[in-house]
Amino acid sequence: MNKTLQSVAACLALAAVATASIAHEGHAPKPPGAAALAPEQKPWGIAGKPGAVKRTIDIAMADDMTFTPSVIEVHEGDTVRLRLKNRGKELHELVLGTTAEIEAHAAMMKKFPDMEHDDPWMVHVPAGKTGDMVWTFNRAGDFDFACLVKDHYELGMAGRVRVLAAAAKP
Ligand SMILES: [Cu+2]
Repeated sequence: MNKTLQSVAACLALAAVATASIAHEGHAPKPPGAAALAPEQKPWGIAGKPGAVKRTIDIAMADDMTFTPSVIEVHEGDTVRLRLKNRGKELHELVLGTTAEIEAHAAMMKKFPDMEHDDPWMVHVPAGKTGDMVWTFNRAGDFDFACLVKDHYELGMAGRVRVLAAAAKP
């Protein structure tokens, strides 16, 4: 198996694990036919509903390969609007994930630079524009965000989300 196939296989394996895990999630009943549109539970959370947003966090993206702030802290269960302002002249994006997922994704992007990707845990922001992501951080832990445009990630365009565990019930 060559490296490319290994990456593809790794990606598919991750997708399979993620799909298997949502089968066990309890969700409110949905009308028939809505299943295909149901948000996918990821290890770092799930797509949020705009009406549930408790907090907006502004993050600036710049051509010196920075996110500002580069570390954000939220509480488990929070639905947050990440409002990305691209202050540069280049396209930037924010992709949320575990370090392992982001590194696997970055490797795929390197092999297939024209690969289109668009999922609820990523937002592409053209130069000078603002983009939004609404995300529910329903898993505690430390997660990453990164820009996988061209070589931006290797140049250090990344940050961290700390999701603080909900207080344990006495
Ligand atoms: Cu970038």
